[in-house]
Amino acid sequence: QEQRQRLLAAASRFPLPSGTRFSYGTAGFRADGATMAPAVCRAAILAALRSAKLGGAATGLVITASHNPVRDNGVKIADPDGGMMDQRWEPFADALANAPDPDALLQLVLQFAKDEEIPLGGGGQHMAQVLLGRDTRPTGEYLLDAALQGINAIVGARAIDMGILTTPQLHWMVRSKNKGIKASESDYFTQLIDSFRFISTLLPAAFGSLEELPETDVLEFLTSNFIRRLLELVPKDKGGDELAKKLIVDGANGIGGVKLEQIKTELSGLDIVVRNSGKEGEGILNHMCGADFVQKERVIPHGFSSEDVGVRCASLDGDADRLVYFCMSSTSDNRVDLVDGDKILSLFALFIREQLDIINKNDDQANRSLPAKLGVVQTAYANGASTKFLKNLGLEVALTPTGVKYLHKKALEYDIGIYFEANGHGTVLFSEDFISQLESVSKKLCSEAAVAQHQAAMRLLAASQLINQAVGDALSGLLLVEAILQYKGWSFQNWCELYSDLPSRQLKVKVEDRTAIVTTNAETKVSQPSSLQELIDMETANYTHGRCFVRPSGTEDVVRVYAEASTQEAAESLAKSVADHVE
Ligand code: 16G
Ligand code: ZN
Repeated sequence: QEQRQRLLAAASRFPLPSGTRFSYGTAGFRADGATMAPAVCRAAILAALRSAKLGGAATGLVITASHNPVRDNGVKIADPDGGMMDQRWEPFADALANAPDPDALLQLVLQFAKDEEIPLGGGGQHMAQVLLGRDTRPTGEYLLDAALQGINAIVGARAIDMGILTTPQLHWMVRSKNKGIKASESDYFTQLIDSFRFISTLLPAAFGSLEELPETDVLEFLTSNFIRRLLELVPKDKGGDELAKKLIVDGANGIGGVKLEQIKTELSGLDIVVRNSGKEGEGILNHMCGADFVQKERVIPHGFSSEDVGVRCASLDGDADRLVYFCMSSTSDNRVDLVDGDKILSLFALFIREQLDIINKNDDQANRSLPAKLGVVQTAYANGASTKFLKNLGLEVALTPTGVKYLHKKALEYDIGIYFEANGHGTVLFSEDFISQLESVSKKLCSEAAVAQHQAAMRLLAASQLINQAVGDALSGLLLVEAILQYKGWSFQNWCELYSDLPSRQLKVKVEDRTAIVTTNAETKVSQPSSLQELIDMETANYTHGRCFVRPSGTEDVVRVYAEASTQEAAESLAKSVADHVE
């Protein structure tokens, strides 16, 4: 009875304006922030139900609209493993968000709880718990209130407000909490800083004598006092090249820059300057800045100038789950040399591959070798040159449709799965089984005094600690990039030159009904209307290195066209002619 009343009360506090329609798309619900309260309240009810269904394991609710304009807002749910909510629940999310009145909502919840065997109405204090996070948007606090009321509408559910966070921080906290590991923000920072310092500053000389190594659990070891002492022996400031140390970070006037400011002084060998940091007067969230802007426009963000020519720069998006790098190469225009998600992926793949090769080098003892299934996952937007580069490294490259949930799922199939979208969202997933193999191999190598191999194993373990295992994370991605560059002694230029991107062009086409276009083969081919693929093939055949695909957007009411060819002009003209066929 109380359960019924609470649901009715919550639903009537945030009535759905007539004519509103929400859809749980690739990134949850999104709309103008001022209209989002009903959807947020209902998503919160769902997050509590999800937790109740899973025996009270914590779920997460993030209030953010990522790289979208500041007036927008959104909400999405994280599952107990820190990943996106199970797709099987998305249709119910839609139904709940669009329930026309309180009574309809109540009936939906009761029916769903029955179908899914979710215990409702009591069952103790910890029947359900939801961690809440939000970005810096002005509507965030108001929507937080709607979320709290949604969670309180489920009897026995507890809301834990984690405050203003990056999206990946909240996903990390949900995952850590359910694993029983320390899950506060300072735990997150400590883990990032320690593993960063480990990879970047662990010089061969630092491990002069392996007898000094304590026999201990390796992961514990990574954050142990021993390592801390060891790191203190390594000069914090390796001196050297000022340009190599300097990194300018465009924080998109969002939460990522704020968090980076908090930890930057602890990052040895790096001199980080944050621009568009979100401080009063510095600019508007995501406006003319941020990872999405830089990746799409390929020009310098607001707040940068010709004085920054030659300096390595990075750009985050508004909730810090996307990362790209760039560098201004000339003073004459505002164009940048872009290092997108594909090249970040390539750097990670190269590094991991190298460490595995070191471990397995001259291996005559089978018990030392570490056979690893290493795979990379991309989407059709990945630049053709990157895919070629990765295949030449001998790696398995898989393609999935656009959207983190698809890439993440595929990456879980490997011992080490690296996924990135060209837009800069991605991470590296290490399977638990592989981590334990790595730990035991590492111990063995340690007792055999195989220094180089042991260190390579430790570097991989440190990488698994550094890079967010729940979701793509710009802060941890940035630190892994910087650690690898320091470890390899590479400049930004060295990294850029891994391969040269094929010229490409993206267009969007407004159409009557974008759902009329249906794609297949990870969005590389159109299956309906069937004549369209023939036209695309015909156009593409006119160009050397030509590649082109179209897909309906999951976040906007448009059809997107992507074309690649050997020159910029050719890529533009291919995109244009295909766009004409779409119209
Ligand atoms: C969302 C997705 C992103 C994808 C983008 C594509 C998540 C968390 N985010 O932002 O991965 O690249 O949508 O947008 O899944 P589009 O469908 O409009 O091209
Ligand atoms: Zn984002």
